[in-house]
Amino acid sequence: MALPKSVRALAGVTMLIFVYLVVQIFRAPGQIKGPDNDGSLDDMIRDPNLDATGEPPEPLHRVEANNYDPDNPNSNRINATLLSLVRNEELSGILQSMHDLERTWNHKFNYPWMFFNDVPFTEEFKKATSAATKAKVYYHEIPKEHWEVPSWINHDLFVESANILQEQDVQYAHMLSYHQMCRWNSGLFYKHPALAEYRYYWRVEPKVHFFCDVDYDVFRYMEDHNKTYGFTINLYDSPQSISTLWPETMKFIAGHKGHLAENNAIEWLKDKDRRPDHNFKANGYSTCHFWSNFEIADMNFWRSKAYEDYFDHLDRAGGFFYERWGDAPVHSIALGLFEDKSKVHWFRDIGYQHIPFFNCPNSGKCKGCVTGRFTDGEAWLNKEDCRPNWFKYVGMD
Ligand SMILES: Nc1nc2c(ncn2[C@@H]2O[C@H](COP(=O)(O)OP(=O)(O)OP(=O)(O)O)[C@@H](O)[C@H]2O)c(=O)[nH]1
Ligand SMILES: [Mg+2]
Repeated sequence: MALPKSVRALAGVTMLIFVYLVVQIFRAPGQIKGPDNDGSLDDMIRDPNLDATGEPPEPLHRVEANNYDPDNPNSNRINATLLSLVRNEELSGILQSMHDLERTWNHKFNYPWMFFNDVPFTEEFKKATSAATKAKVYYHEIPKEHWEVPSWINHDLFVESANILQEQDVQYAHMLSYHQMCRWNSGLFYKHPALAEYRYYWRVEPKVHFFCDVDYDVFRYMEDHNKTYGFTINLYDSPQSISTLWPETMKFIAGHKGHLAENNAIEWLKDKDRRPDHNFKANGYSTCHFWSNFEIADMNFWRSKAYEDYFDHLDRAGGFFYERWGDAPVHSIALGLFEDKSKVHWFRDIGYQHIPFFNCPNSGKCKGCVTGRFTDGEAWLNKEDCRPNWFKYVGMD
């Protein structure tokens, strides 16, 4: 029996939609998108996360017999620690992050966890976090003089400035503790006496995810390969939150030219090809930065004269409070200016997410993220990806 014409037409359309959807689902998920000068998106380069990703080059230190056992006094661990600034109220979020990092990496290497807080940790927090690892766990309060708002900051001016930032849609403008946190993460955490004997740290925030098994000691990788800083995600910042950070940096440089590294990444910092509007609003800074909720780094760099001088200059200028300078752009600018760019490493093999962005490589060692997907938020968030800039000026090492 022949079907009526309208039913056949409907079946045809349904078939076409079905084929279209199948094609969409099986299409490669990620292209690094970049905005044109007019802000529209175009395909720039293929996302390297789509290419098969293995481990970085040897030498790599691995677990053999009991060399990384938690209680081994002669273990192969170096003076490095996992480090987390966290509030008591974020217990469930930090447990989630701990479970992921322990499962993928630290249950093998047993590096200690160090928790920092501006108020004492509760017994509940200590008990639950200690139970989440077999490694050593330490809890530290931040000295008042490291957390308090510095004496030269004027409270009325802070409130007035926060009003202006808020009008420009800067998040957390009025939240004083957020400004304190950014300042501490920029220039004070590594001065905590508990860290005096430590050189490397891996910063971990609540509610982040780790997706890939990592089978080598990442801290020894940093040491053996002469790396200062490791990142996973590179983003554009909100220019309104840092309008005078670059001009202030230029003032600093004018008086401290000797601090500039010979093989620096200033071109990456100054790029204005990809997002000219950002460069314009940030007065000469691309706003590209390593997303510092993930950092594996060498504190000797923060402890260097160049960085100390730079942080003191910025701190005196007041932008941690009168604007919302974040530790991410501050760290990134310092690295881009004062460090040899070959010493910054993209940990492409460490699958990571802090809402709403991912680093998800193409590797059988990863579970739970979509290869090459940069965000699971709105599509426009793809243009916040600044990795193409880093790859352009520096490379993928
Ligand atoms: N102890 C303590 N930790 C804080 C405070 N403010 C922020 N933190 C921690 O500092 C880190 C960054 O703060 P977040 O609130 O996550 O800031 P963010 O990542 O910019 O913002 P989200 O996108 O909301 O995650 C997290 O590890 C927080 O737990 C504070 O006042 N006290
Ligand atoms: Mg966070």
